[in-house]
Amino acid sequence: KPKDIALSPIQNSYRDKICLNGIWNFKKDSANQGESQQWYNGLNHFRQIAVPGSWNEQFTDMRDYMAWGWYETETYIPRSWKNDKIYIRVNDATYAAKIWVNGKAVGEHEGCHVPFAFELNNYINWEASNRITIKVENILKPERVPTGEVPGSAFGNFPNANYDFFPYAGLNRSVELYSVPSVASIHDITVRPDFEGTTGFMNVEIEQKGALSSGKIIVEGFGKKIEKSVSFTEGKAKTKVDIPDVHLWSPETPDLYDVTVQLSQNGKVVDSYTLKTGVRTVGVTENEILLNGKPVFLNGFGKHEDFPINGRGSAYPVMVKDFELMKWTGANSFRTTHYPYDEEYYHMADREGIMVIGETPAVGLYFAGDSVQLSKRQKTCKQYIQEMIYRDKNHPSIIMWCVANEPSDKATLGFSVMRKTKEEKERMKNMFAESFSLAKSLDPTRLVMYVGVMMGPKEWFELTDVIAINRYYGWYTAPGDAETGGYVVGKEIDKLHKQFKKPCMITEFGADTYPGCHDEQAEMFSEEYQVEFIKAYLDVADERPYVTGMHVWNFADFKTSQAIFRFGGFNYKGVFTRDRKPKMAAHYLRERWMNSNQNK
Ligand code: BDP
Repeated sequence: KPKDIALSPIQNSYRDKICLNGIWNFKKDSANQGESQQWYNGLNHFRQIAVPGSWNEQFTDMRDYMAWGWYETETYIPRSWKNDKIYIRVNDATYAAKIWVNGKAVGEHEGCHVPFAFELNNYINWEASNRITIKVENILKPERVPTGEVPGSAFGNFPNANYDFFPYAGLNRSVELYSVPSVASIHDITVRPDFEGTTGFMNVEIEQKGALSSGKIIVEGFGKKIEKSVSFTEGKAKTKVDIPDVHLWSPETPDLYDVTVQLSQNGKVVDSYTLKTGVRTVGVTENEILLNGKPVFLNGFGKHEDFPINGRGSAYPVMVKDFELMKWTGANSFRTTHYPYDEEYYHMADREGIMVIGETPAVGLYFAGDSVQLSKRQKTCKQYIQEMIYRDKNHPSIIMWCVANEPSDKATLGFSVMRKTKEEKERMKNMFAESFSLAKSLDPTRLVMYVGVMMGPKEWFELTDVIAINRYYGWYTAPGDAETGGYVVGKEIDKLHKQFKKPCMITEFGADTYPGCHDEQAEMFSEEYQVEFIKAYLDVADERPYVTGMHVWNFADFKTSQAIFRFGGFNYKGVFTRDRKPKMAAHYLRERWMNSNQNK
């Protein structure tokens, strides 16, 4: 189980936090000599860096730098925290990080876009300032997830990632210190919602650090306050809260309840944690995805956390604008391609009524590499599933977990396919099945899916709740011929549905479009062609009752590694430009989605 990341830091009468965002000291360590030279005792000859933010965008000499970088800041710890347990939480260090406090090593973590936390009590100076040092590297490797430097990869990217989005490195999200009561503290809360008729249920599981025996749950909202006592055995408690006349969460009514958990000792509250969540159910039939028992259609996008100069760094004005623009187009959903996003995205989605497919960083998984690399990767994929579900499980906006984007049992994408034996193929399917059963066992309340690549193995769809495919007929194949593209995707999806009898989604389809490029007869890269392409695919969906969602690739143009098919270092499939100006396609989607019956 991942450590200490289930509940994000909050402030109330029992808990406090300090955000360490700002300008830090930074030093490049290309030769990886910082540890032997004890840089954790203080950096010298450093530069300044903004946290959060990717280092690749902030300096004139570090765009493609993926090796070691040292971050350093200082902070005092408030005296009021003296009796508390104190933690550091790093919300994203891409890719691997090691932390020192006052020159002493406190912990290490591998993996990007998921938080990690360590207890700091033994390392703190109370009367002086505290030096916090974080060493980060993002060296691309075949055994890492996402993968890079894959031998024989057809991508030919520089930097050589096995995916197209730029492998932005560094502290991309906030770094926080926080305090929790030391006698006992709430460690994890899992709320599993359900309803019957007009009564809602919350099945609540609580874990504490400590050995207190009693606590309370308070569910509050829409003029009601429901309180229930709970008792703990071995630090755990479980109960079911009934909510009469429940307000269900849905895109039309994103209604949220405050769920407060309290721990008490001799009748006195010791710790309290409040989260906002909603009551809704998710289900599936042969043809439909069901939200609260009713079919929903997902209109929306695949996205990226990507913006000029911020790189992959959290950029809240951009996030707010993106929600505005998604709603402006009439979208009701998005997939967190290709990694879990900053937690604020999910809070926004909960409040705005946007449905989310939460995806792990498992992208670029071609089954190249030796068996040691493959097992290491597999372990990481499972770690991500745990970390993501552990962090995000209480968001009603998340309706599905996506365990991987475009995995394939081939050695590389499309070209130079290495032949695999039957046994090898079986082994890959089994590895993949493990991810599904892990996600299902951690969260039986949501759907679990993966996203299938063109020419990828079909038999893996046996594992998924929803058939989701990324298709680019009319772009990478049949270039310039959107009509044929639509025809081919229609045929393929008919076959898939007939064979697996599951609802289908096209989770990516799109055409690179250079903003301002026009043609009276639609041609590739023109704004007209992007509209024609999107129209052809949306028509395919409209004609088929079992198609339950269409996510355009991409919401906005984004930075890529350099490659011959990434002009200027960008993927231009956005319907908005990178600075969020609409292309013709954005207007087209708005016209189409605003008028569509989303629950067709
Ligand atoms: C798909 C990937 C996505 C790419 C897209 C493209 O899932 O990340 O950006 O293709 O080529 O294979 O535009």
